[in-house]
Amino acid sequence: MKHFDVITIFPEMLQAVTHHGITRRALEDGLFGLKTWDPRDFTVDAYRRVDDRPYGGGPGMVMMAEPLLASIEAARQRQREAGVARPKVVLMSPQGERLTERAVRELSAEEGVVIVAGRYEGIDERLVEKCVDREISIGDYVTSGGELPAMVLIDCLVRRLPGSLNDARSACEDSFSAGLLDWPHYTRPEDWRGAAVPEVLVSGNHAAIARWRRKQALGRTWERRPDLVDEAALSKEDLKLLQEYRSERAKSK
Ligand code: 9WO
Repeated sequence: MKHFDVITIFPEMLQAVTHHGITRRALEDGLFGLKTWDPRDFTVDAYRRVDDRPYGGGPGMVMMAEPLLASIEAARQRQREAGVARPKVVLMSPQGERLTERAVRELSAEEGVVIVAGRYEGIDERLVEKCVDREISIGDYVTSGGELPAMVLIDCLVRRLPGSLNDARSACEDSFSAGLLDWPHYTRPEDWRGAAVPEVLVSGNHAAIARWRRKQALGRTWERRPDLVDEAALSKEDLKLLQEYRSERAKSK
């Protein structure tokens, strides 16, 4: 069982993960546990304040360190009681390192993760320095808070859990097509409004189909995300497939 604890002032948002799809099934099957902690429940003042004005002035509010620390401590304590030796604390943040499959794989090795999702203009930096192990960004854009990014991270981690509906494909991605874009997919009908399915896919020739798919994955990655293709690292067979794709492309133009 993998343990996720999320620190958030909007705990209901996390229901998007627990109520739907593969992640819901994995939760029902006991593959992971998810608990939310609301910093408001760890305030001591009558107004249950979790934010205050920024030192130095300027617009907006900053999340105070103390309610966040108390929430994180409670979450860590729960994880230790559940058998997690050293829970990792991850802050979702636009200033963090980019979330990649590599980072997902690394975090998959952890028994438990405490995820901090911030709101307002940001959180007190002293809290980050004191107890955050890793800052992670899901991309170079600003969301209204860390909850959606936290759900993206949880989804990535859950679909890799052994026994999740996706773990077979996930293992496949690691060994076979790591770092490549997917090939195109087709389903019935065979003729859809005059558009046909590539002939090889209805040929029944499984070796030819596997070869075509690999070629499409290589070719599309080269066209759309050249940054992901390190031609030097491709096998001889992959290089040949990519050459074929390119010359077919050149002819069709
Ligand atoms: C707002 C902003 C406005 C103009 C120029 C730069 C800016 N940066 C931010 C900003 O970082 N806002 C944060 C939004 C403040 C804290 C709550 N927010 C947030 C975003 N928490 N976590 C994310 C996030 C985004 C992407 N990946 C991981 C986390």
